[in-house]
Amino acid sequence: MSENQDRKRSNLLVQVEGVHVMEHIANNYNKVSAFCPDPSDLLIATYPKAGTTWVQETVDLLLHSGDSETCKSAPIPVRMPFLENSARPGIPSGLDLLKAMEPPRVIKTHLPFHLVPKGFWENKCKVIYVARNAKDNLVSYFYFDQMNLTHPDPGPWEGYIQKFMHGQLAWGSWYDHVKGYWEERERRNILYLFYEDMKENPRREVERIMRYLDLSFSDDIISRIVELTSFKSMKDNPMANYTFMSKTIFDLSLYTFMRKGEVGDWMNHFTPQQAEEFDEDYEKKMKHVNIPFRTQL
Ligand code: PPS
Repeated sequence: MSENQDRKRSNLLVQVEGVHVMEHIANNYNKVSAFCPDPSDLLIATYPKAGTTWVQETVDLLLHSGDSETCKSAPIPVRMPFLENSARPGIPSGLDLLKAMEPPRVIKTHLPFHLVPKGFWENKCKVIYVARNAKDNLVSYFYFDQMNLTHPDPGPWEGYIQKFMHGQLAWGSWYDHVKGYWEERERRNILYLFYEDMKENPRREVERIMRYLDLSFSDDIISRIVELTSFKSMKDNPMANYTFMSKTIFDLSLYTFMRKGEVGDWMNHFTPQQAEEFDEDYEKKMKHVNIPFRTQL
């Protein structure tokens, strides 16, 4: 299944407090951990491939009253720094970008709850978390790891499922990630969203985010934001679709960043036996929490 199984990538994952991350993230982590946000800053947190970019674009449009021109002023990682990322060709590190920006800032992270800099909680920052059902999240990550040349080679599909189940992908265990924020969502006033809800009723979810941000807009503006954040609009938006990334990072000749954007694509990938084993393991790992994930609509 993996077209680039033979390609050798030397990049390995290392652990920070038991969480697998890219080496450059681990090397940068002490500085990240000491980052002190402003109380007006907003954090968008996700496990990779859960719908981060979709929520980022939605938030940016909400903060700019649906003004698409302003939101097309720069690539999304420049508008909303990726907290723990170090400098990439053409994009400064998250911390350097943040230093140069005045609050209120919108900040992206894939860090699990316990690795988020404490300042976000001490300063009572707003946090939006987006979660996507495990099987679709895994499929999306599998394609992403093929085209993201800075990540370890994903290897064949079967082995990739095992890595996901054992938390051996960048940013660690999906299970711990979604549970970590879920368990803290009320105490920390985290807005916990689901990718599947956004697909089912994008307008309802845009309005939910709008209310969380203490904003209020006319029906027309909300409709415009829903339209501008549709899969098709974002796929065609060069400031949101990651075509701006250097070819040394994303090999878009393999797969595009805005790949499919669907719920239930896992059914095109898991064999019945793989799904059965995955579900059995899932039940064990998720039995103490009741997070209402949906694997199809
Ligand atoms: S990343 O690299 O972690 O920031 O990626 P992330 O943005 O979290 O996830 C990318 C997946 O989200 C899909 N996506 C969307 N789906 C529906 N509608 C919209 N507007 C949208 N924007 C992004 C994107 O296609 C990736 O999912 P897959 O399943 O791979 O297509």
